[in-house]
Amino acid sequence: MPKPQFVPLMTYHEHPVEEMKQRAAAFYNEMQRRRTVRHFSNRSLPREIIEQCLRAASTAPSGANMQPWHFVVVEDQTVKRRIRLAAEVEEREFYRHRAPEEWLEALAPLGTNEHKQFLETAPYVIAVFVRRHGKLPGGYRVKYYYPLKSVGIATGILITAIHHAGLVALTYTPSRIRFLNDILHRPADERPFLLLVVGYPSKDAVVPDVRRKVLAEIATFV
Ligand code: IYR
Repeated sequence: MPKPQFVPLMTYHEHPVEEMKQRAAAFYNEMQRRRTVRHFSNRSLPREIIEQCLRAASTAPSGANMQPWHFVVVEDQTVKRRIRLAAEVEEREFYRHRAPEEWLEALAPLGTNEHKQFLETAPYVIAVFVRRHGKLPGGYRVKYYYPLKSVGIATGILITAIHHAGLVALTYTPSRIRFLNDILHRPADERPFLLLVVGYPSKDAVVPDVRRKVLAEIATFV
């Protein structure tokens, strides 16, 4: 059994309360500008920006610090096309047959459909995978704990980092997602979580006119 090893907490900086208020408000202001965007420009951007955003995502807390995520960054046009075609097969089935009327009604305000052009237009498509097992330094196989929660948190940080960098993203969950393992050559015990489509918005990008719940609707103080 490995012994716990501790080092002093060197990275924490306390801010005066007034400054904290200002920082919290400024961060909210920055975040409330974020919109999920479906219309992308094909403008390229340096890979380094994506790498830094992924480093930010990798700071997420995770069950037993197992860091059960894997990110496949797709830049290759042929691979993007393969993903688009496979996704559209699933979405056609979803929109035409599989989706219950109620689900289609919930999606109506977003104007989504079976066409996923953005998968080819945007310069980056990041496939997020959840790993179920890993190897310890000794080489033996271990189970990962709370993998979905961990990867969900890391994805949230990734979305935040992308927005903070000045780009837009679409959180895209194909109706069935298993095809990503084949196209991206990921092992069977790794589960696709979602796709993040990343780039600049197109000049004529529009977003649905939807509102966010206010604090009183989403939080209770007891
Ligand atoms: N995966 C489909 C349907 C869809 C489902 C939800 I929940 C959304 O928030 C948006 C779309 C699609 O992406 O078109």
